[in-house]
Amino acid sequence: MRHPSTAAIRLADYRPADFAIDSVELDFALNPTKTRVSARLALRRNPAGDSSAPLVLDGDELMLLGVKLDGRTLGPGKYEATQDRLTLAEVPDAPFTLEIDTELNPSGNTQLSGLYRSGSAYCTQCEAEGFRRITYFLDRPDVLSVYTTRIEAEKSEAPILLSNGNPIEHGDVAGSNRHYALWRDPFPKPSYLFALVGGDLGVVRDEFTTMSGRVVDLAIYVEHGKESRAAYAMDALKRSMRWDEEKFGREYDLDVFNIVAVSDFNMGAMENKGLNIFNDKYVLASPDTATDGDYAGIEGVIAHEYFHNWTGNRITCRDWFQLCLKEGLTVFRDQEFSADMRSRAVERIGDVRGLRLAQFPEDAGPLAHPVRPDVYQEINNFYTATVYEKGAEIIRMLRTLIGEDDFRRGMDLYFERFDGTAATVEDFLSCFAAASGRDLTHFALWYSQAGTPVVTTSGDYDPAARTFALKLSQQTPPTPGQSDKKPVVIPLALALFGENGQKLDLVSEDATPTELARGLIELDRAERVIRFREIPSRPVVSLLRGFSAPVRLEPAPASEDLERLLACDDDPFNRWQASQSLALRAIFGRLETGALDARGLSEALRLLLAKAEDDPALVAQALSLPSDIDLAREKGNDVDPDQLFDARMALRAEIGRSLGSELDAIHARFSAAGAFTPDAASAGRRALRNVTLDVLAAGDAEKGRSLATAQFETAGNMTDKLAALATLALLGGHAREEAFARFYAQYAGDALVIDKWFSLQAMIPEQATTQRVLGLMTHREFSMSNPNRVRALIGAFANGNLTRFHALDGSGYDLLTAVVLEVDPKNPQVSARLLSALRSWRTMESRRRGLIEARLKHIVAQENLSADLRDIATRALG
Ligand code: 0A1
Ligand code: ZN
Repeated sequence: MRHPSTAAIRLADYRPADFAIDSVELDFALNPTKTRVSARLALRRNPAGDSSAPLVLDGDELMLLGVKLDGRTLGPGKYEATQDRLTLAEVPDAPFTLEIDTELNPSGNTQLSGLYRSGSAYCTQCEAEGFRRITYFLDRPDVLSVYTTRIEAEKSEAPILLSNGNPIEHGDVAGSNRHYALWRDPFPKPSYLFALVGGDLGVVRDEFTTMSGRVVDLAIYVEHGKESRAAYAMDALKRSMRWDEEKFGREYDLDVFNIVAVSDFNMGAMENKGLNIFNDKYVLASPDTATDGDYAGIEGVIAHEYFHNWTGNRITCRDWFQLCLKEGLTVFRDQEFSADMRSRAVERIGDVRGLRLAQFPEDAGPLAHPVRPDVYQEINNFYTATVYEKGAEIIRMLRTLIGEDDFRRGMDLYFERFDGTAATVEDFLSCFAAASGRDLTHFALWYSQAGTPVVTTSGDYDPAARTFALKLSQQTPPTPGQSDKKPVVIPLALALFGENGQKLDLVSEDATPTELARGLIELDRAERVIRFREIPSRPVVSLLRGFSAPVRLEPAPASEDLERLLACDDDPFNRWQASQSLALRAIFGRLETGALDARGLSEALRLLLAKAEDDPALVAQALSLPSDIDLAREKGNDVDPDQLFDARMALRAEIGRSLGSELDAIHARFSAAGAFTPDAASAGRRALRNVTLDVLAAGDAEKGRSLATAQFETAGNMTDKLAALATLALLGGHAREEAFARFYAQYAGDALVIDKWFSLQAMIPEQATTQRVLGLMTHREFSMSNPNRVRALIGAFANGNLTRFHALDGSGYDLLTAVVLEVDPKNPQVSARLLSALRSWRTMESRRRGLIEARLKHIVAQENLSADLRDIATRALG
């Protein structure tokens, strides 16, 4: 395992590589414990590098068998080799070839980085620094090479042999039971995009004809017997390919596109050129094993990895500080794709919910970092919500500010100028500056300044003058290493509504004609006052429409304004926001006064329910009240999860009681009819019915139990079945235990479904849950070596069960600490990510803070921690 490197890596220290590697020929002889890798590298000095520098190649836990330079074996005196470095002090000035032989043990690779085994298959994961676990290399994203890969394996063990690019040749190895395949990828790429798969896999095939008429062979490889579960992923892939042509003019460039689903994978999926490797969770779906959320996740991740072919692969990153260049942009693209495939409004609400759930807390705590960090210890810890989701919000703001047409022109220019290169954020922005004629220097601050800006608003209506003065100010709280914050450019989409709900014309001398015409105010300084004229009565302000910038708004509008917005706003996002703000007001009101006033919210929801047929998915979102995590984030300090939980439960119960008959009617009316289809409209109806069940049960436990039990028994799809089980899980008692037992009996052995069973149990907000989780850790379907299992049980407990995880006896923290320390030696990426569940620990009330601090110190005091875990624990302690 790699241990903490002492030196931090800084963006300011970037230097071009001293050598270029024009081509790479790899030869793999696959074997479970002794895989031989021969790498032949065509090297030359990089004119941009240091002309006298030695050749220093990266490695990680490598066993070197031999080195040849220009065909001649080098004696040990001619190089210096350690597990993590190969140094040649003297190399020719002219181009030369280096041949390096290494031996790997894929079966012993539990980190799931480099070449490893998932089940009986061989697969690779090279981002960010996994290639150096295969052979010594300049393992950095700005070294682009053309790869040719030969793979040899036993025919019975690995009938399927895949790598990047196009298949060139395959055949038997004479006189043996082995065979080989040869692949060539003509597009120069960095090592992190290399991939190889060997195994005995089932396959689903299809084809796609590109915009210029080329036929691309598509294949998705899965475990035998699961082929039918790959149909939706294949459909999503073809839709993604068409969408990228239509929306961005991007055509696919190889003869084949292969996807492989594996069950052991650290992340969601990986965009290796022409050979995407996926966590099977994001490929496999059937109506009775996958929920609507799973289907949406598959569609989004398939699209994301496919879109990387242009934003990530054809144009890659100069260095890992530029990670958002590919990730933020590609998340933006997959979000737009999903919005086009589904409901734009519901997609936006879901994306913002995700941002607030994961990114806002990150930005407000000790792990806060800029979207483009300027220093890191361990790059694996920077695949964060900030880089991905806030990175996507920056792209969206850019489009909002310069407009759709200039945005598209800027993207075209980006592909034109930087295809085939390793680019930077500056390169990217330069294209939009050129396309729009706008100076983006100030806008670029979004990339380097961490923290979520708070926009404070106040309005002053003058009936005599018929003016409304809107004061807007911004302030970004300090984050680690950045105490002084500057104002950023915040696009604030805005509308004013009059007494009767009519939208008012925006007339003012304090904003530009363009701002007024577009309803988009640019808050680019600390404070701005805009006096609107010709306002007949005190207006209601709809601000940050569509969530036009990743900021927090303070204060929330008054309750009566929220009720008006819920009724009249033509921005669906802000209608939803109004429902959430009303719920937050009710909950925090109860926390302050002890009394719950939910009348305004109930009445607003009653009106929405009456029109539920218009947009069931949107009504479902409004009925989904804020979670404990939402409440903890909004509270911001001195968080006591028990208090928040009580207030939230009280609100749910009250809404359930006061809207009982309406909810009942909806639950009956939206009952499933006909065969399951995963389309957004059908999913929206299921979402409404299931959130209705949840709220109904909160108001009337007996009724909820009988409805949920009936739904559990008769459900014809996993969405409805799991929703019923979730309701029963909250209600407790015999019905719950019976349902969990029956669910297990039905799905035993189906790991992805059993993960749902683990998660729901881990999230039961009852004292006995911690013991239950400890018990499930010994269940035969649980494994500490499989990231999906660990996330399903321990991740769900730590992130989705605030009252039990933060139990005052410290038992939740002890559980997490023990698991983190057990997993760390096997898989540092998973242990580090698990510990991030504590990223908001300083916002807890003091007793819990003390308990967590002691655990973090205990972790840091361990010897032999991985670099990944030490980095997170140390930064968390700050
Ligand atoms: N680039 C992938 C995500 C990914 C990142 C790192 C990995 O291993 C450390 C694996 C996958 C994506 O954005 O989909
Ligand atoms: Zn990505």
